[in-house]
Amino acid sequence: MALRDAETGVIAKEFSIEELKDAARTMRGYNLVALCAAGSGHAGGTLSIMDIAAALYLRVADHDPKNPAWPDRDRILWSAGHKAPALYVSLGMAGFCALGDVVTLRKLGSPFQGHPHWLRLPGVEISTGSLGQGLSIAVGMALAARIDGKQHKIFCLMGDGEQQEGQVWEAAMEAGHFHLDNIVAVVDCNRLQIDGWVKDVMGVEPLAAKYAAFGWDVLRIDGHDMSQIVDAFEQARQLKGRPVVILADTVKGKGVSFMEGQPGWHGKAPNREELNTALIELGVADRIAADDLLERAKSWQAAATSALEAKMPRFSQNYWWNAGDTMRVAMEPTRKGFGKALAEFGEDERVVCLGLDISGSITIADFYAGKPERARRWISMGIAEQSATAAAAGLAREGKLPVLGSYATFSAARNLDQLRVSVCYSNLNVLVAGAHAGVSVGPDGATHQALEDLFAVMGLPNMSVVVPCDAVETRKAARHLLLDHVGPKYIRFAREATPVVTSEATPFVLGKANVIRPRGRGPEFGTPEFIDAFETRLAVDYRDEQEDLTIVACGPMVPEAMRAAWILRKEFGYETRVVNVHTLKPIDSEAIVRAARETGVIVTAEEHQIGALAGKVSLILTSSAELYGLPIITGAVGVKDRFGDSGAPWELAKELEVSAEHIAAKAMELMEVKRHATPQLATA
Ligand SMILES: Cc1ncc(C[n+]2csc(CCOP(=O)(O)OP(=O)(O)O)c2C)c(N)n1
Repeated sequence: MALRDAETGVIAKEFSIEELKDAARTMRGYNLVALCAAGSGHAGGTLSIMDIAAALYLRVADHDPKNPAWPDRDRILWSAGHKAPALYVSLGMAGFCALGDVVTLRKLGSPFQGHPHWLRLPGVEISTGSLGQGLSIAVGMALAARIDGKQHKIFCLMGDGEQQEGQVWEAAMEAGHFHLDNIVAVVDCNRLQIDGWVKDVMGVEPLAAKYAAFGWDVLRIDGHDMSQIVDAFEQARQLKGRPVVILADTVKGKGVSFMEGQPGWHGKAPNREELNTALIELGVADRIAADDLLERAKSWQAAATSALEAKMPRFSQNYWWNAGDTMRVAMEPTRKGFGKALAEFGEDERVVCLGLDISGSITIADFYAGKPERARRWISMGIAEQSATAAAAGLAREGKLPVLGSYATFSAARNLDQLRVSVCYSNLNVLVAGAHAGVSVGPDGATHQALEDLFAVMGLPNMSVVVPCDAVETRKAARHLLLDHVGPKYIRFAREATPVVTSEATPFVLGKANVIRPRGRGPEFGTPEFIDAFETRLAVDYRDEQEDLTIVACGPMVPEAMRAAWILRKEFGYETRVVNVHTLKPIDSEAIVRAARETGVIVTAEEHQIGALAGKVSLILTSSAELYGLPIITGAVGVKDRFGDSGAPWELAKELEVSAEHIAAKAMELMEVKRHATPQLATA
């Protein structure tokens, strides 16, 4: 079995063990160049799997790079989707694509997405990124092969932390039950995950006994010994009647001294200097033209940037945040506000925080950082969002105040049924954090960009939903939800730094919107900060100023709405009422109805698929008796029924049309309608 020409059966190349070892070195080198060019990505786990990947793609798997869809090919599934760069360099080395092209990794429009997307790159079998799903896909493919009488194998690569996902064990049970001997699973046992050592985060061993109990044949090998790797795969091909799992003991960061066994290198890319050292250590500095490759990445980026800019709505000047001396604003990630609230208000003995192996970056770890007395109220659940959600329900039922969080798509979508039945139907006091929401996880790509989570949580009876606009509001909202609000509650916040547009003095009342208005002062008058040009009040205290239009926004779209209001005033002389509906459920209907009646034009702005906010606002507008017969003009800004892409967060705000410029353009469209509409509207 090997790389072959599918038509003639001629073997393209037979890799010896020595050649495989050498190829793995080259692949490690290209992998790190690509990560360096991307400025993000997963160094540790791509290096630990690389010897296995080299053996699999270059010698073990039966496939044809010139004919990636050959029906009889072996399938290789990367259930551990974050190891995508290792997949890409494997495809490059095998000839499915040009190895050098991999340096466009994680850049806007690149086929080398942050997590694999089979629709973008031939040779990728399936799209992954949400851990724990690959083995189930393998079961489906294995069953299809059986139905069709096909002989090919399905290889499935997983991490050891990934074994914490319950779905892995459902699939393991199915493969055992159906005697799927066409499945060969590999677990990259590097013993580390994000929050630390697997044994400390949530022990998974003894994996051999567990798989054996599910009816699998188990092989345990040194995952960096090329002979053992090749032997194990050959043996796996011969074994009949049961699925096979290869447990490969590996070292995270293998091959680069300062990355080996270091948890910090899980999701980190080397800088230029570190790359140089790494290439020298790997012995490939002379064979990889790193400078040229990095230049190539830059050219891709330049082309992507100009294509993107060409699509942007145009105004007479650049109004982007911190452009020039005007538009100055402080930036802080909203997630920091969440961490601060947990650190400050977590002393309440009822508060219990649950870790889902992403604790540092979503800031839930701030709950216990430097506070050993809270250690017993910190519970690491591993990568197991579904079970943890139901466990939180159990804690809440016993009087605790549980808090859990992950990427919003994993803490509000993957676990939706647990949220629905265990938490919401039982009306329990669980605080769920939807972190890294919207486009702000940028280069990770579509799998990690929660653009649908609000549909899920807003549809749940009893659930309260808050989407704060900046780090300061996030802290206030988290405090309120944690200690004062009783019942299921969801708080959604972003990863990247976003403008701070509220202060300690800004009102925050759950369920009550704020109105934000640009005042006479502003950047062009030398006001030090952009936000000094605005005034914020509780909507209920606000008196009509006969503005031309209203923008209703939540989350990081509030600063964008403020910027749009500024653009609309400066460029067109329009006055805008910005309504910050930080609480989407229960939403402040009164503020929205008043804004519609008083301005006649409503633009909604959400960093989400259009509809979570727009749908709610539309329903209010169409079902409020006060507005019957009034010609209200509405428009929606948000993501237009598409998945995201890899790219920098600010690029994605442009690409997915959720920037202030897009809000302003939509507002202008509506103002044109208003200008030509009935006299009643034109004077509204
Ligand atoms: C369902 C899901 N939850 C959380 C994540 C975020 N995440 C990405 S990698 C990772 C750790 C994976 O650990 P492991 O399987 O041991 O992989 P390795 O250490 O080899 O990189 C986590 C939690 C995810 N991608 N999918």
